[in-house]
Amino acid sequence: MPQKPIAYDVPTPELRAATAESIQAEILARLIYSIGKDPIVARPHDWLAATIMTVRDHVMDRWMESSRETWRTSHKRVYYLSLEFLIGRLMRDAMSNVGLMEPVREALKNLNVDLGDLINLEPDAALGNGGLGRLAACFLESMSTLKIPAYGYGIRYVHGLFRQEMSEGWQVELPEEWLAHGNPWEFERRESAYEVGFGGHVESVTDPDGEVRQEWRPNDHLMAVAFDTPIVGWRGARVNTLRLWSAQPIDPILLDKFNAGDHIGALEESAKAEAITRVLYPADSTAAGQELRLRQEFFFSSASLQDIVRRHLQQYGDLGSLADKVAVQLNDTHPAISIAELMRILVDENGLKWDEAWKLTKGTFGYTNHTLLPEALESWPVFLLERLLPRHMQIVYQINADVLADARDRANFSDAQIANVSLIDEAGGRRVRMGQLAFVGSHSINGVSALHTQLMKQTVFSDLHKLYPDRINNKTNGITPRRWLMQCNPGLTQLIADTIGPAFLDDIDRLKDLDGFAEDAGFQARFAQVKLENKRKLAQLIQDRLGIKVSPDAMFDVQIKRIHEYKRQLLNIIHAVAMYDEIRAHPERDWVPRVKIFAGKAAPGYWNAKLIIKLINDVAKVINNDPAVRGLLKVVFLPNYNVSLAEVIVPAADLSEQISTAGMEASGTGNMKFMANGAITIGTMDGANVEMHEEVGADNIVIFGMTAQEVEDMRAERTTPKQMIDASPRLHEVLETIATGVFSPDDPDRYRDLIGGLYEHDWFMVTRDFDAYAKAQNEVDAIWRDKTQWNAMAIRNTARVGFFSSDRTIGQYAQDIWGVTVPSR
Ligand code: T68
Repeated sequence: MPQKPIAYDVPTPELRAATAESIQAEILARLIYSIGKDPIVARPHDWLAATIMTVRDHVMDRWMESSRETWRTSHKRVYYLSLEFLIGRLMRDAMSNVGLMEPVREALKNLNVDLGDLINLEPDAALGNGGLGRLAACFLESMSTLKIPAYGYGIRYVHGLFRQEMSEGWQVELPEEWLAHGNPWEFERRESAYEVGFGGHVESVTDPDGEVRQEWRPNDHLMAVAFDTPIVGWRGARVNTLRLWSAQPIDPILLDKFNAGDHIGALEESAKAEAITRVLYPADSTAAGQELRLRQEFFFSSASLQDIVRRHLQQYGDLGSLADKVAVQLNDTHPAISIAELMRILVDENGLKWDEAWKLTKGTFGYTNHTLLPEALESWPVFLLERLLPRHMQIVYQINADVLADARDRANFSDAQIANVSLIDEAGGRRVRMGQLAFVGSHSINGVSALHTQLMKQTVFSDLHKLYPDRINNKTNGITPRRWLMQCNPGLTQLIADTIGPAFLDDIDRLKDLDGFAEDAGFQARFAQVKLENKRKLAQLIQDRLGIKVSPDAMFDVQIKRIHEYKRQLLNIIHAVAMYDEIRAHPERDWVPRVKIFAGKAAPGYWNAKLIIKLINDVAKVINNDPAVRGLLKVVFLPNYNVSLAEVIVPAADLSEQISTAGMEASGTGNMKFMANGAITIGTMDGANVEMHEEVGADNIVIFGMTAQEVEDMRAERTTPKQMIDASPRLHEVLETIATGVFSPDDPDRYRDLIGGLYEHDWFMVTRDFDAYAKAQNEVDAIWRDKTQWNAMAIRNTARVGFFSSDRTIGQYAQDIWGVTVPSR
């Protein structure tokens, strides 16, 4: 029966009024009564916790009202299932979105505490690897801003993405401890706990009415316990919930064992359960492959679906309306097992007929693909699924039978095409392809940029696309302008508001009004001044962390992102070496001073990526200490890249490096953050760069290199790049310098294989794009010399970034995929 909880008809609460005095009293009360600390002895972490709790108190009313309203209006709910949420720090975001920054700053000042210090003390929640996880975080904020009733579902990892330290230029991974001081943002919901099973067997059960049902009898059980975090939209429009699951044992201790003297064995269950949510897998571009990963995927999928179905039944009483009232978005294939789990819940547990359940399932799910890299496409050995999830394996087979029947019915479908659409990969050990499962179980499959979506249709899903041609659609990524402009760049935000008025804060497309100021000398000067201030702050950070002095007057040339061969940090550092050689050869020329700034983590098992980090550091050491370059060129690698560091670097960048091999970066979102903050992009025609080029105009971006088509053709030719390298004396020389150990005298062979790979196959087209890249960099120098032109271009980047707001992206998901009306703002 639908049981409606208590009276909804309370008026929408206003955001609680706040003055510096009232906030000061609230912080003190929290410190004393919630933290239990005397202000006289309170430590910085105590002040931080008290401040977070105070801010949190100001969103509680809205949080509760938001969910009451969804019940009251029977609005459809959106569930965003993601194994990663790279949310970063939350306090500044929440304060800024509910307008509490200034009263809190003032209140803390009166208490002799610096708000900036507290902001920097908050741990950076890194429950994600990179773009995919950060996108999920931007989407949550936009869904709240657009007043869409939404939940994020994920895992509460005890250890987020590893902390990166440098040891003689090599990456070293250390455990990350974001929960070490507790987490005042989260609410543990012991009442929202679900049992999740693994293993066991399936039994056929005959009901009293003669119906035969399958029943899964797992032999391993554990509990999923919910932890909720409020996600505040702009101006507190709405507060949604991020619900993260923690795994706990059903029996915390096996007393029988304990009493028999087996004190360690008594805790075995507990350790086994907790292992599931202990660490985030740190690989961002290879499928994880291990059993623990599959357990993580099923654990959070099952808990989330049980929660979703429970909530739906509580409100509507029957499952027939599921697809009308529930939209579930799968963030890549990591939660794809949800499709089989929902089928199991509908058919086995709720007695729905297969066909109806399948219709509801397809109506409910949408799937977002984030990569075409073959090594990142998930598949699980059939034997593993059979052992861990025997019922789900049966369901997968049954789904597959229908898909194969569709494929066979289709005229002109060859055997090869039928094999392509099959959920089971029969080649080289039978495996379940999660992409195929996600595709067939969803009504919408989307790519994350126009180019990526088009390539998806032509490559991974070409045959599924032929079979189900109306499912693939594009939703170009976006970023939230609150965090990535207003909060991280208050100077620029103020300047824009002073120039065109504050309307852009609520409607980002109004930034277009800045276009008219692009050539205005006065505005250009103020715009450049803001950039300079941001660069001074970054220069200070570089000095503090690395002891390297960089001039804020030099061009800050920035590449920050995961380290991967396709992202081509190698191309960038090779160019740095080429510049170095030229400066030394022609010291008399009028060089544009540059600081090349890198940051990013490498997957712990990805040798070449780690070697590239070492190379950057080796090159940095030589260049930064060579008096011959007179500071005209500096190379900086900032360790432990994370959201908070990006928030300092992005506003200080002049040049944004988006130089992936065309066809390989699904979208990129860093590119959009730099654009918003008035950096000029040097980039390939890849991912969302293509659309940036369109939006900002060819004159305001520097594009170079091969197109995706050219890359494909070149790869098909299978020629070796050696001839080409030999024909480019400059490149040849640089590669030789690196390969022969000029930057690694302690180990001259260190880079021999890395560079050797470029001569042999150069899969990522580093050498083939080098000349074009170097030429484009010369163009960048020329623009830099003409400050008026540079500033005009930079301003136009900010002015034209509106399309890349995640509000636009989410609006499109809502309308095209979720069938959700976006309430007026
Ligand atoms: C990124 N993918 C894309 N993957 O590379 C990027 N993968 O172009 C795009 O902008 C972004 O997604 C958002 O759409 C990832 O970040 C992962 O992090 C990942 C994690 C685990 C396994 C595989």
